[in-house]
Amino acid sequence: MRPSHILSLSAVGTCVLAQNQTTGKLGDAVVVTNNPTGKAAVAALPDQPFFTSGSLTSNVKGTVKASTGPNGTGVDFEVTFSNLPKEGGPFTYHLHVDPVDASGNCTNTLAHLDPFIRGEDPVCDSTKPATCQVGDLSGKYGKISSDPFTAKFHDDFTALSEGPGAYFLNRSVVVHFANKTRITCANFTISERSSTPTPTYTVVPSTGGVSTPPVQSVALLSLIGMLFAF
Ligand SMILES: *[C@@H]1O[C@H](CO)[C@@H](O)[C@H](O)[C@H]1NC(C)=O
Ligand SMILES: *[C@@H]1O[C@H](CO)[C@@H](O)[C@H](O)[C@H]1NC(C)=O
Ligand SMILES: *[C@@H]1O[C@H](CO)[C@@H](O)[C@H](O)[C@H]1NC(C)=O
Ligand SMILES: *[C@@H]1O[C@H](CO)[C@@H](O)[C@H](O)[C@H]1NC(C)=O
Ligand SMILES: *[C@@H]1O[C@H](CO)[C@@H](O)[C@H](O)[C@H]1NC(C)=O
Ligand SMILES: *[C@@H]1O[C@H](CO)[C@@H](O)[C@H](O)[C@H]1NC(C)=O
Ligand SMILES: [Cu+2]
Repeated sequence: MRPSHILSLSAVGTCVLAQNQTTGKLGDAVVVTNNPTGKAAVAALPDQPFFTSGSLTSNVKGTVKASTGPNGTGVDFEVTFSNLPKEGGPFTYHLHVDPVDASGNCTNTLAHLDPFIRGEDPVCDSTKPATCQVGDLSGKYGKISSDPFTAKFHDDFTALSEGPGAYFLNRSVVVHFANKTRITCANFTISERSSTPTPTYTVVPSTGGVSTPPVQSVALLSLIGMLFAF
């Protein structure tokens, strides 16, 4: 190899090294395409904060709602927060690895959900969400910058069916001060199961043809019931 080639190669190498590692050790987060249709869950912040600061009376109020995205791809999130501390913002929130223990200790939720092993630094580039920690919701979709605060966003990289590391319904959400101190945290509760077409005798009509057979069955059953009553 001629000296000029070696020179140009080392120049390229230096250039790459100067850039920060902006993806996980296992690469970019993978888009989740098999979330169960109709599945939904909610994490509701508890009445008492984990960390009590001067201006915080009771606790931050808030919920993080998650439901399967269009065609089973990713998750649609809807978040709402209010009664935030007057100081110490903008606040951040993330999906953390472990659930909240029975005592409500947010420290024991461990670190952000990060199945691709990216780490927290450098901070998430929100224009490239696949390169961020999967659990870094405020990094990808915005910090809590008002009180009350609401946001709706779609995340491609989170899972609502058990198996992949990006599954988070067995984990938690944690709200932080800007200095990372954990204010409060909550477990997820599954609010709607996936709508697999197993017939159930529900009287509440949902959308379209799926609900028709059960409703008819209920009508038939009550008709039989009436016949017996007479
Ligand atoms: C819906 O998802 C399936 C499975 O991931 C995929 O094969 C199909 O192309 C998707 N359909 C649309 C309309 O995006
Ligand atoms: C973080 O910020 C909060 C609110 O300003 C403050 O109460 C707390 O002491 C800070 N924690 C650290 C470790 O600096
Ligand atoms: C959160 O969920 C875990 C696992 O199911 C459970 O052990 C824990 O008690 C729950 N924490 C709270 C605060 O409800
Ligand atoms: C929460 O757990 C951590 C780590 O286990 C412990 O050091 C800390 O004292 C606990 N905090 C409270 C308020 O119990
Ligand atoms: C790399 O990240 C560090 C810490 O996050 C930051 O201070 C530095 O400016 C970044 N460098 C480049 C080239 O982006
Ligand atoms: C949560 O579920 C995922 C996927 O099923 C699993 O890999 C992980 O170990 C579970 N974590 C906890 C804290 O239960
Ligand atoms: Cu966090």
